[in-house]
Amino acid sequence: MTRGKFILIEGLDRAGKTTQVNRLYERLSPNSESMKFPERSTQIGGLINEYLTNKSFQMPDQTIHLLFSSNRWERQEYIEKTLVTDKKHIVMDRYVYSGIAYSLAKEVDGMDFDWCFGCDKGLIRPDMTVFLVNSKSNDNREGFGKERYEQKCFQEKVHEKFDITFQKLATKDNTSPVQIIDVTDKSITEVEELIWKVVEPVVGAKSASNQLLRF
Ligand code: FDM
Repeated sequence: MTRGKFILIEGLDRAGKTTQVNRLYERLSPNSESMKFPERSTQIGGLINEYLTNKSFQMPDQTIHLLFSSNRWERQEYIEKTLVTDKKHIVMDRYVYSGIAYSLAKEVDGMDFDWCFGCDKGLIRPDMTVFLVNSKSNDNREGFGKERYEQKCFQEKVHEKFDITFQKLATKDNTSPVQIIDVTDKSITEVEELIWKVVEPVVGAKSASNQLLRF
């Protein structure tokens, strides 16, 4: 087998991403790893965690954006090793698209798409991205509102910015497609099957080489 495939699951807060990442990871097991961003266990991740959980911990919007991106850069070697050397698939919970969409939603002067994307240019690109959309309010789920960004009106803005980000980062040859899956009123198993339908052909396809895609 050539390299493993990089599958990314994106979505708004509490769209059921983490559950689905676990389901997909188990389905691909033992030939898979699951990862998430922010990766809070590193030193940079610790700062990000502090920022997200402690609303009085202040940091410029530019700084936290760059920290989220640095957090992805510090895990690139590991991602490459997992895909290319270990030939395992990666199922990822959040990545570049979250990085750009959440920062754009803050609508800070000068932090436009090009600025936000600049620091992520060159990162390993997923082979497929699945975006989970729930058209019903997700603000009544347990724990919602505990962390920064977990407010209904901000989440609506983030959704809008995700759409813009997907359009801007689409590849002409569709080498790294984004599949939008509506999870509204669907059970965990139903969503799992919908995800598998789009992911199975990607993980089943042989790569012509070990070459990775890049943003
Ligand atoms: N988030 C996540 C960002 O703002 N930028 C990023 O680059 C990433 C990866 O962090 F509100 C936001 C999205 C979310 C918060 O994510 C924590 P989890 O998935 O709830 O841990």
